[in-house]
Amino acid sequence: MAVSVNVSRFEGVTMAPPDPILGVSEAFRADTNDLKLNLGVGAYRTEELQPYVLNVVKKAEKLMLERGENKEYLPIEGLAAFNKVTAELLFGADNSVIQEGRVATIQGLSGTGSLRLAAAFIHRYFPDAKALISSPTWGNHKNIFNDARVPWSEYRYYDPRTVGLDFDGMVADIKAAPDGSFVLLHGCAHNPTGIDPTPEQWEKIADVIQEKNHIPFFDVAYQGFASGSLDADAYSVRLFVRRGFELLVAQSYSKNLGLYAERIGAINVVCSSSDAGTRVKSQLKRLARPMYSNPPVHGARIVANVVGDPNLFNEWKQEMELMAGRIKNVRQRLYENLSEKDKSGKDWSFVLKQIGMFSYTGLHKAQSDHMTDKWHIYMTKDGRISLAGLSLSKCEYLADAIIDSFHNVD
Ligand code: KET
Repeated sequence: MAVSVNVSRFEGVTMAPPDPILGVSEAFRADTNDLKLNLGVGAYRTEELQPYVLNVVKKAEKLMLERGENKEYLPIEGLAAFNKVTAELLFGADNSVIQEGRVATIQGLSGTGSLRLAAAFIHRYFPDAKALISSPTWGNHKNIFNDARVPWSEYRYYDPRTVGLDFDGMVADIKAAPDGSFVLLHGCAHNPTGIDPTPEQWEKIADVIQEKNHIPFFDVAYQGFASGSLDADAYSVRLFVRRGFELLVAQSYSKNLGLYAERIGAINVVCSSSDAGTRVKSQLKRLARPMYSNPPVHGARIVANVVGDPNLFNEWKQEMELMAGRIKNVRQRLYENLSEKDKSGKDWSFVLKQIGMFSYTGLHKAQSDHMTDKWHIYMTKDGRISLAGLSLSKCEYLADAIIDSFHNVD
């Protein structure tokens, strides 16, 4: 019997808005102009603006193929060899939290899936707790907490007057939040501003989080990618661990190993005892099972092979330095082009002070629209540009576009 389709039950579904970041890539693909430049999504490109598969990834994949590994389901918590190396990479293998077995680590669906799982954990075990996120932050943080039904509010972070950190505002807002809130912090290379606290500021942030009994929740999406050093970029997380906090850390290998589409990352929960760690891990597994059952194996094997093999590990560090170095070079060139070409006397040095793959230009929505409409430069509407999608040869064109948009659009 045919089902009547006269009245669709889905008629009432409204159109969702395009995603503020991934929607930019869709618009870029539809543009036929040769000058077009995609500085929207944070994805590394070569100087020729092509996607880049790391040599160490190719080598690890070759090894995996030779070994003829199977495609059986992973356990709910993911690949054991991956979970071991990912926690060691983050905290340092000799860290007491690792030695004492106090970290509950489970493989997640990259950074996003790991954050989402942690948010589900917060909702289940801390139903009255609130999350605190920086203003601004990576746009998906709000979606993640909304969908997990974790209430959130913002703490001040960016000061447009100094184009720097609003440290006093940040501390005041963290202080004013209800005790026991989960404070989301970007481990390094804050997205979208590229502004990180100094070591002294991190200490003070830790002081107020401690005073308020808050729980730090780090999002580490750029370890090794910000400075080129895996250890330097783990500074903030390790500082909080040293100070004895219980905390959460979501990790991603999208950027530092270029494994965007493999969806490989982890959620780590540092507990005060190994017993608590075991129980937390069991609950994370319980949350993961009905969501996606168990994670994919390919990316996990790549990470386990690269981090677990001293030769590949060293080669990875060199490739990471190369990627981070290329971004620093275009950052420098862009700054020079802006300073030389803009005759207004505006100080563009903030471009150099920012860290990571982005530059937060200070362009507002209408100016960002102008960048796209007139110049075919695709970027997010908050004024963020991904320097990882820029080449040295396009810096001058970009500088012209920014100067035009900044001075000629109100
Ligand atoms: N945290 C931060 C801070 C972040 O910038 C991203 C990705 C992620 C987590 C998640 O990445 P994943 O691939 O799920 O591990 N940011 C870039 C891509 C995106 O928006 O999905 C971006 O900001 O362009």
